[in-house]
Amino acid sequence: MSAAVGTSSDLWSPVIDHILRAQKIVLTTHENSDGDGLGSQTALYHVLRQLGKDVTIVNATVIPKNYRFLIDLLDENNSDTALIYDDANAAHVEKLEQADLAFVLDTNRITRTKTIRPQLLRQQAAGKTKLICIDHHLEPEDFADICICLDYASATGELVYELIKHLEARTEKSFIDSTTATGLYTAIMTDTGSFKFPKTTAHVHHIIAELIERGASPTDIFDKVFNTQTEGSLKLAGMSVEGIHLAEHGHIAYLSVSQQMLRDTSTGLSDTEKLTDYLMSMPKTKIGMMFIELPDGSTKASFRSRGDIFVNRLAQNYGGGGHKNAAGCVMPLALADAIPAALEKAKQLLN
Ligand SMILES: [Mn+2]
Repeated sequence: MSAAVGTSSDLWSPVIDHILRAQKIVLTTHENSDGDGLGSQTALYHVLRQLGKDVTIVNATVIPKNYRFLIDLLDENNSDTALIYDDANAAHVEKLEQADLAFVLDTNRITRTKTIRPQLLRQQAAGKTKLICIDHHLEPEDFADICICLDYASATGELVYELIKHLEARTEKSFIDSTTATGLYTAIMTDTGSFKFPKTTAHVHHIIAELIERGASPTDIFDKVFNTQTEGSLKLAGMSVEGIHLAEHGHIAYLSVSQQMLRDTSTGLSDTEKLTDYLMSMPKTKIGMMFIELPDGSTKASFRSRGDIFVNRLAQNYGGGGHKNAAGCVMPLALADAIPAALEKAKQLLN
């Protein structure tokens, strides 16, 4: 086995048993899917297809434009490769009904699969579909038949890499070609903030070296994922940065995005993803908070931190969660009420 493998075969062998037994496999991830969820799905889809499985990606929400290239790698002239689940669509319901096995990737909370959840849980209860969760967030919920949730991992993609390496050993086949490598590279690149977040270990770089050797292109992937600004998204960044507020001597920095700002710049939720980087680019910032007004009047909050400040605890106040240094939630409050409420909790966390 390659020097880059960091987990034992005991960990993965029950998962591999399920894979080898299954005929029809569904791969899902959390709503508002990101590079880690979609990259992990792409890699696992491609590997499972090579094993002759019938595989379908089923997500709760639309695939963001900048990650569409991943699904295009899988294009087998089959529009059913990736479904955006509609529980009123009989073909979608049937896809889930037929699945022997479903992977829930990059979330350990089944509620984050939204409308997919009730059907998956019904089938699991009826003994028709086994659920396997692979994730790296804190505090996993107990819903899966097998849950491999390791919070030291930089990305779910890192764990999917480990699964694939053990699958290679077990089947004596080679699965990491340029498509698998591109999926895994995208997953790890995005979740490590382009290899700079605290979980970016030497082990991660060993994996990345192998993925580049197998055909992942760092330049192409970065371009496709991140160099996607429009005039509107740059103007939105300008307006957001203009409105940055500091508290607690600059240890807390926050910004907000209103529906009006999104309308004025012809932008959407996906254009806000990198705005927290501006907050954390100030060395004094210990907690960064971004607040986005949602169309229904509630507020999406994203939290970032440095060092041992557990911002997942901030998110937990409102039913969210995440990692120690990056977490989020939807607050059932208008922007004007959400900001002071979160600020108060952030001050408590800091002191
Ligand atoms: Mn992730």
